[in-house]
Amino acid sequence: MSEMRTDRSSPGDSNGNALDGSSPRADGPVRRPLVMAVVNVTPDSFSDGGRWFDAAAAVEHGLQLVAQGADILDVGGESTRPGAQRPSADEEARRVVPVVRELVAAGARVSVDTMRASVAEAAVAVGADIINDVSGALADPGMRDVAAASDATFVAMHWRGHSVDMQQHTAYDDIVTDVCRELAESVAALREAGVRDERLVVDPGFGFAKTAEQNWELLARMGEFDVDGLPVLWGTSRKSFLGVAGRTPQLIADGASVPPAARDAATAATSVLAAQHDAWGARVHDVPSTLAALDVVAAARGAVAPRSAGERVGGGRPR
Ligand code: PMM
Repeated sequence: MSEMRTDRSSPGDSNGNALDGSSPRADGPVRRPLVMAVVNVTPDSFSDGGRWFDAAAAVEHGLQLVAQGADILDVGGESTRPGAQRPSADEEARRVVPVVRELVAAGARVSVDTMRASVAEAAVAVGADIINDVSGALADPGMRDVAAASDATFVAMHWRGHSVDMQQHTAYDDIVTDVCRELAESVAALREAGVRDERLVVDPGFGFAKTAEQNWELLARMGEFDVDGLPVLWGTSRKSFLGVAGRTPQLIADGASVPPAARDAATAATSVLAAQHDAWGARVHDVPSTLAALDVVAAARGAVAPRSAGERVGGGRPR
């Protein structure tokens, strides 16, 4: 059994700290979660489907996200929206690897969003230093060995099956307990294969094999979410359950949801929660809104940095 980690905000690896988010305060930096920005090189992603399918457009989009303040670019070539069909491994590599190579060459920190060992290996070979596997290494038996053989940070997400039928696997006794237990099993298998804790990040998998009600409950109870104290990535961005937040009177009258591209304010609200729970990172489509949300939490924390005993801001009554 490996030791419990106490610092949940950093994976503690040689990569994780150079680009970590921080904001100034009187007696040192207040850490904020990393902003992992989504670069989907897919024709069919649910929230930005097809917009960056061309490699050159994806690279340009990635560089724009870095200019906006993204700490990490998460490059993926397989859509995981509910019901999605999988591309072949060759097709996925063809989409992803050139984009990873170019973004790394341009100086970006790049994560590869893949469930396939061959794609992860090829992406790491051209400079990706995070493997983000939404299956937690359950989908491809070769993934754990690729993870162990590389120096990459490994994000293990909670997963119960491929997108084509994942919404048929939403039976839980208790959403938080079950997600943590199942993720702990994935983590145990990764450790067994030789992946060290310093390289592990866990993710509860918002929207994956979960109903809207379960996603809201998970969000509400993230204070209980814990897998051996490992750092946590939040991936709520533009997900369907957020479609009830910020509806206009017309949408309410129509019984309709806020469309995905208009869910960034709701996403930023979840990023505030992520920061309050000392998340390692937030995976988002829109960088400025989440960066502002994370900075607000960090700046507010910085403003109440510990003072000497008895000292009060402005004197008078405690407030
Ligand atoms: N969600 C999606 C894809 N990859 N990776 C992690 N670690 N966590 C997530 O929640 C997650 C992910 C699906 O969203 P997209 O189609 O907008 O990329």
